[in-house]
Amino acid sequence: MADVFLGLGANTGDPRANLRRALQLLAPAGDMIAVSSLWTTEPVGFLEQDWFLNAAVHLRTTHTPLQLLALLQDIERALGRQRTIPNGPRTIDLDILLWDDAVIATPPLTIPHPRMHERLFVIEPLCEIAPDIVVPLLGLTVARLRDRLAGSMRIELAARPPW
Ligand code: PH2
Ligand code: MG
Ligand code: MG
Repeated sequence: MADVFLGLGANTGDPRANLRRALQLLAPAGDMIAVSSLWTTEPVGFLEQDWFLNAAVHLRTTHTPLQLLALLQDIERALGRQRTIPNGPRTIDLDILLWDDAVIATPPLTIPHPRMHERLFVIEPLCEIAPDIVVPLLGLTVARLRDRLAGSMRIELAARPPW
């Protein structure tokens, strides 16, 4: 069993419905231990798009990293994700953030997620469910990362779980 943290994001169609559906489709991968609130977040990277809904979840899984990655990609496809503009609009984005205390750097997987510590839209929801986890390579807790990023972008609480 591995303790895995995922980042979820959506900003097209009905983002909340897409995120809910993604959670349902994740069920075969293991036990959902915790789900964060939903956060409305301003777009980062590519600005000419709607604000996102972001969340984080804690999944306990028997899958291997590559098996889970394949499932996440299946779910993204099932929800109609098109890969067009980098950082652009998406019906759903499912990213593996942390995998126990593993460090994995083999394409197609980089864990911890290489940009998570720069992005309050990832760290704020993650901090709700895993404030004390020390992020491998960085050696800092999620709570500490949140403090470092506070005020770096606009982010608002949209809904407490269950959403
Ligand atoms: N995802 C991106 C790029 N920019 N901005 C916000 N606010 N939320 C996201 O999930 C997001 C983004 C690429 O994965
Ligand atoms: Mg992403
Ligand atoms: Mg992604």
